[in-house]
Amino acid sequence: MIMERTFSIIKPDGVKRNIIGKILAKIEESGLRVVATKTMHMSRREAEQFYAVHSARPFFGELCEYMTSGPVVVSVLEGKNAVASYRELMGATDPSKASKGTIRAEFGLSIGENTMHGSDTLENAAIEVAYFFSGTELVNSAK
Ligand code: RTP
Ligand code: MG
Repeated sequence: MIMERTFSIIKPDGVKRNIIGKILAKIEESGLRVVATKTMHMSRREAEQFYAVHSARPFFGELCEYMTSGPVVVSVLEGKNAVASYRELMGATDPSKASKGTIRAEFGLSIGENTMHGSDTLENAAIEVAYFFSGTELVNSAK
């Protein structure tokens, strides 16, 4: 088991429905620790850059439109195997296919409006954390 950091977004549908606290509680209950968090409203450019890997996909325009449709909550989460364990807690991309007990199964609205983002690899986690947070915004977690 290795201590890792991963990057999370509560997407606009979650913020709109006022369930930030409920989602962060689930994250904490899973054993992960929030080491930085803030509300922000992504610009079109930020959304396009963040999801650049999907730029050739048919849903790219819709995805960027949605991610900029309202505020989001970006967070850095720390814990044992944080990248994989957070992906497991989020559940499948399509909420109707997500396992019971996962955040997307409970709160996700559709394959697009699926409430959460979580980094898919440790390498991407480091890139995504650095994209949204500066070093001074990250605290050392309690031991
Ligand atoms: P994410 O990157 O947001 O954590 O989600 P993910 O890994 O589970 O899914 P990914 O394949 O990376 O897709 C990124 C986001 O694009 C939207 N999407 N829409 N309409 C569609 O068919 C479709 N497919 C994906 C979702 O918001 C998905 O989370
Ligand atoms: Mg992804």
